[in-house]
Amino acid sequence: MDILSDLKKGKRGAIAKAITIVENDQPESKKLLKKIFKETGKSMVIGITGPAGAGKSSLINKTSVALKKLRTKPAVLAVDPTSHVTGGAILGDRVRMTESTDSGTYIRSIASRGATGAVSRSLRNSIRVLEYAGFNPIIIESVGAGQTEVEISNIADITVVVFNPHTGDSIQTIKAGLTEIGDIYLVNKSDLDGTNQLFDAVRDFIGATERNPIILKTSVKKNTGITQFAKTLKDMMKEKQKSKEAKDRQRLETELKDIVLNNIREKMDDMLASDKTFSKYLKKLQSKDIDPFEAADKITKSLVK
Ligand SMILES: Nc1nc2c(ncn2[C@@H]2O[C@H](COP(=O)(O)OP(=O)(O)OP(=O)(O)O)[C@@H](O)[C@H]2O)c(=O)[nH]1
Ligand SMILES: [Mg+2]
Repeated sequence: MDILSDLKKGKRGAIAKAITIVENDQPESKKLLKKIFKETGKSMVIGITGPAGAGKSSLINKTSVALKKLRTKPAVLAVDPTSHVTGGAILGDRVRMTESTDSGTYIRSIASRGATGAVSRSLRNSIRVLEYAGFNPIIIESVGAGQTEVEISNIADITVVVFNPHTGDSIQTIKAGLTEIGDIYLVNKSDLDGTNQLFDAVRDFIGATERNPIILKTSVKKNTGITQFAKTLKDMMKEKQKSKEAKDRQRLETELKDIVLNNIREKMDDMLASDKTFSKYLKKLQSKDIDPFEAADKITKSLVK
């Protein structure tokens, strides 16, 4: 595969191609991962989450330029729940993140495709591609909606939660899930009214916990707080190196279980399609001679001894 040497050099075309391969779960994906796996697992993954419109993309744009100045090589994956419907958000992100692209940051939108497991899988492997291509840190943008933000904190070594005063976020409206996952909380759009109240509320309700997260004010518009945010991230990348190893071991366990269970499910699906016991009990069920639970128990017992 000559894509490998181009990947190693960090060539954009090769990265885009490789991520498309791992995203679509093609048989090629297995081959590719076999080749690159040994050289993955070293980059820090930074998850940036928060409500829609909080300014995540704008922040990432400026922050990756600042991180670059601090001699890191950031890449960005934006998990985008709407892109496969409208394509609009991708375009929006592209516009909002042009500065960082110009500075050499690799940016890619990833459709979330609805199924939570599928997002994790394609994220995990896209991260590996970027690691192989020499990027560190890898920044993941995801809208904090439903389960996604929890998932992000599982994948990320550092989780950043972005709030802003504009949407009227008060601590009462901030979901419980978000108060527990952040290593860093940003009150973005600090050029707007209500910033200080929100900052105080976040500090009082989240900052006082045992985890002791860092809380910062940023404004993309006024270009304030970004350098400090980037420095905080760089320091934290060093600091989290130890806990990353333990977290990685845990993640690999989860991933392995996930893949094995998937394999088994696929195999079983095939088996059921031609299984005599299954069709026998299905008939009985359809004629109401047995209830679904009993039928399922009998079939399961005949399959798994
Ligand atoms: N006043 C002000 N506006 C900002 C700031 N940061 C971002 N915005 C604006 O907020 C809007 C949303 O910004 P995005 O960066 O797209 O926010 P996002 O969180 O990535 O949005 P989604 O990806 O759709 O969830 C844009 O119009 C930005 O220009 C800021 O610091 N101050
Ligand atoms: Mg965005």
